[in-house]
Amino acid sequence: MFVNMYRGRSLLTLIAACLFGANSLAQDFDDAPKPYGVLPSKRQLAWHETEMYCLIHFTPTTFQDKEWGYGDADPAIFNPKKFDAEQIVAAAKAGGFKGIISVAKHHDGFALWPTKTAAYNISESPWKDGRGDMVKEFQLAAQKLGMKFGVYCSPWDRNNPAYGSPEYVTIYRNQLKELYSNYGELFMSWHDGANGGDGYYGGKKEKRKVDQSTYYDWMNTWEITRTMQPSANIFSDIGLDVRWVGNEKGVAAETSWSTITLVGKEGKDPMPGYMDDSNLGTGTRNGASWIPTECDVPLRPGWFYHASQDDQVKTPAILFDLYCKSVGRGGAFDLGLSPNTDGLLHENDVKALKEFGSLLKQVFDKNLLKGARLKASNIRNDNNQRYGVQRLTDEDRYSYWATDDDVHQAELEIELPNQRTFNIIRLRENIKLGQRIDSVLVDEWKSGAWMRVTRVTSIGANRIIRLPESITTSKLRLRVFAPVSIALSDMGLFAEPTLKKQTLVKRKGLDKAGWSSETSETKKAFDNDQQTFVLTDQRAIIVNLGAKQHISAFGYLPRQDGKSGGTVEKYEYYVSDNGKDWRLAVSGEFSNIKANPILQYTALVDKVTGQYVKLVAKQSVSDNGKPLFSIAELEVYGKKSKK
Ligand code: FUL
Repeated sequence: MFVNMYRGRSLLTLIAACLFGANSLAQDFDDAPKPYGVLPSKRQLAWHETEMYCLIHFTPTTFQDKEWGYGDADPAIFNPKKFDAEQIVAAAKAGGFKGIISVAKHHDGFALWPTKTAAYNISESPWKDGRGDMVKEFQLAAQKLGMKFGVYCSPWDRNNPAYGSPEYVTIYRNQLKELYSNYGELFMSWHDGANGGDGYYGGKKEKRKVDQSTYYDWMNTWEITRTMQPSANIFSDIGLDVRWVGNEKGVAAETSWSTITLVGKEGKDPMPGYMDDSNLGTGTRNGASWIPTECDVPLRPGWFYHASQDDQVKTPAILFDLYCKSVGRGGAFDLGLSPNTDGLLHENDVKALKEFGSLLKQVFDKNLLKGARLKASNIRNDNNQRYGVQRLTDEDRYSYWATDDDVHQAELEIELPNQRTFNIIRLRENIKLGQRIDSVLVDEWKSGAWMRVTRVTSIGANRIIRLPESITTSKLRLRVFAPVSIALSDMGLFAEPTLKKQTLVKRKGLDKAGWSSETSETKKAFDNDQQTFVLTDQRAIIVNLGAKQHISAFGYLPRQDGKSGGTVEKYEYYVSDNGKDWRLAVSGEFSNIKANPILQYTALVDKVTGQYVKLVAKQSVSDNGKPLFSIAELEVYGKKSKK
């Protein structure tokens, strides 16, 4: 696959491509359809079958109540007295997840294993008297519970004094080597694209920028992965095996191809954090490489535990929706779990996972296609039953119904034994033969005629068609279109139960009815409409709250239109009684806001009082010298002053 991706590129990349080349998959039988386009490797097939896993964030950052540690936390704060890897992994398993990835080192640089490469690691903490190894505990728990295991080692390291120099890249590679040597067979090696910026860097407290296109020399770094952990799927913005979906909402695009032609920047090869990310969600039809999407999203709003988000745990219904929009769109569902400072998952998280797992079982354990008569307009090689329609309902994910080489459109008629009610149709292609199908039309038999139910594209490894309303019918028809013969391997009909309505409690900010500002444009920051937003060349916005308020917290909701220009990354909140004399209330960083643009809740240690609020953007996304600021909603929390 890699060879295709870099066709026409430099010799060096070609050499790298050969080193990383996928195993070619032999066709099953001589008369089987020829594979179409680029194909998944064996390791990618195993990943497709895994479908869902969890990513566990737990470092001193948890104890600081932050999303990105600065790299300056004292290891002494890391002492989760009740830490229980099994409690966490078991909760993931109850949710139907098949593996876990341990964040062995996040951006704060604190290694959860006793690495020899850097002093800032778990041996410096009081946990288990400095003799613990948390990565090991996660690995053993996973092994015990029959779950796959992977690691995430952040390339950006806000603690390491050498960060930014070539020496650090060697350190990073040695960290990977340790992780690849001592924790069994890994199913994933996870590498994120957040790179460079402010940090502690051994006490230097400065901004270090790296050239993301060259600094990590990824192709040679990943050669270590290939050599030491050949089964590990490499995840990053660009793969090599699994690509980021381009958001942290856990959803792929409605049409999402497992193939993609990656595009670099400024004529350079694409690299994590350095590429055109506009097609990550959709992929590219007939793209140059097989690099399917991983849809990552935390169970709570943030990746790390915050007590203030205990009531913001995603409900089973939300998780089910995300499953349909990730796994159901040919990708994987990677759900973030965040142990609390005790080292345990909060009971709300455990409950949500358990209920979600039961819901998945309830829906997918009962295929309503059972007992149906299937009739195809064409079956390959004179009705050779090797390719017959019975293959669609057997347990084998890769046995398939196929058409003749010159039959690129075919019809499948399904006669159910009686009227059946369902809202989910699941289709799968035999992806060992590539992503072949362009689209499928679904019709139901209603009042003596075929009526269109829906049309879908990008079938691939797994396509869940979730209808807005259930349908009740005894006959269904699929019309399948492809540029080559069809190789459909699986079909299922499922019914979702009606769930009790559960909505997430929204923290209530102050009523904005009496708020005002000097320019009408700024009003969009407090119009209670999350879709409208202010985009300005000013560095700050000022809002008059209409009356004096006791303020306990602020909320900043960044623009929600999928773009991030002007999103505030470093902030200062001020208050004032008269709109002229300002007092600083709080300042800091909205960590990870570009990838995960959720409401940023900033609680104040000491309450403040004032009638005017000013939010200043000290740094914002795409800060190219030009002050730029955007905001969808400002929230102020607290009580109205009695005086
Ligand atoms: C991102 C990081 O910046 C976040 O903190 C988190 O770890 C997420 C899974 O990946 O790139």
